[in-house]
Amino acid sequence: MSLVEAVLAGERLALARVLTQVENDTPAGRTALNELFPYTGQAHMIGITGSPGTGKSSLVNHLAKALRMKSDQRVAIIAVDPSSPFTGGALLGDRVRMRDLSGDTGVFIRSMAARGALGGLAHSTAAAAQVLDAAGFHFVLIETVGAGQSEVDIARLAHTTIVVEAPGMGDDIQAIKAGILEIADILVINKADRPGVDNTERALRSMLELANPGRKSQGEHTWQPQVLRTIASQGEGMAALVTAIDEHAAYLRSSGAWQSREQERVQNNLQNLIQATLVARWQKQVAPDHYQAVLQRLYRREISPYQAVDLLLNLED
Ligand SMILES: Nc1nc2c(ncn2[C@@H]2O[C@H](COP(=O)(O)OP(=O)(O)OP(=O)(O)O)[C@@H](O)[C@H]2O)c(=O)[nH]1
Ligand SMILES: [Mg+2]
Repeated sequence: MSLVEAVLAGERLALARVLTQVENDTPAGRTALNELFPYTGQAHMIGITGSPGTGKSSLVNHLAKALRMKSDQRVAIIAVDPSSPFTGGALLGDRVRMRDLSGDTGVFIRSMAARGALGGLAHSTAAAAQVLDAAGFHFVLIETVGAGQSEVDIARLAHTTIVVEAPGMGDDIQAIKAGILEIADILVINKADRPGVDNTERALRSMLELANPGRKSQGEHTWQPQVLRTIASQGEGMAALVTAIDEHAAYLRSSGAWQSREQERVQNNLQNLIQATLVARWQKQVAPDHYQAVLQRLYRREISPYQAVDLLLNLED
């Protein structure tokens, strides 16, 4: 049996191996992705994002359990650590927190660290998600720390984006995060056992209103982001969250948004690959001396950036 066949047959060791190949963007990894691609497009990708420490991992842990309990569907978890290439404390912590799931063969957990591979972290996360999709996991949960561009990239990857907030942050901090709210399909206020949860919910609801003006009046095929409270450390609120996820999936399918998001994702992936491939090809072709010479002329304002691009891409001088 080939490695890819073993992945399709649900062998965990083969899956782990292929994920490593794919993450490292090796030729074997690319071949595996090519062979697995026809089997993708089945999974419900769910992004979970939010500020550090809001309880995303705890939530993912209990959400996976709730999804497993509700149906017999298999669940994969990708925990993305954007800050460090080392498997340090945060990842260890995640493993400990997620250990309740480790006895369940219907659950597969993978930690990913930021890498300098072609297309960066978003690319390798997308590739890993594809492998898990092909391997037959019905739900792929992707946890990322909200740190700017990464949550937007995850939203592009996911069918459903869950933004996790917690009480006790200043309103000014939340105002900065209005951008995050725009990508939220489901907004979870975790740590609902903490004081200030009513204020947080009020603030978030009014910000949602600001972030999505007029969403209410767009007719039946409009998704109104749901706001839910959870206590993830105790697994409270998971039933409602599972229901919201089901409802969002049903909305995506009935509105045609499932397909359009899918196509957007495939196209986006293609665009990223083209960009990365062209840049890599160009870097191979350009002589370092020539590049440095153009750069020096640019520093001296002898040429403009546009002229520098012309010189570098046409390889003129
Ligand atoms: N009081 C309370 N604490 C919680 C709740 N959920 C999580 N915690 C605690 O909050 C801390 C952070 O939880 P994590 O699940 O690691 O949060 P995270 O968002 O994944 O953290 P990073 O991945 O480091 O950004 C842990 O000590 C949890 O036990 C909750 O609902 N209530
Ligand atoms: Mg975490």
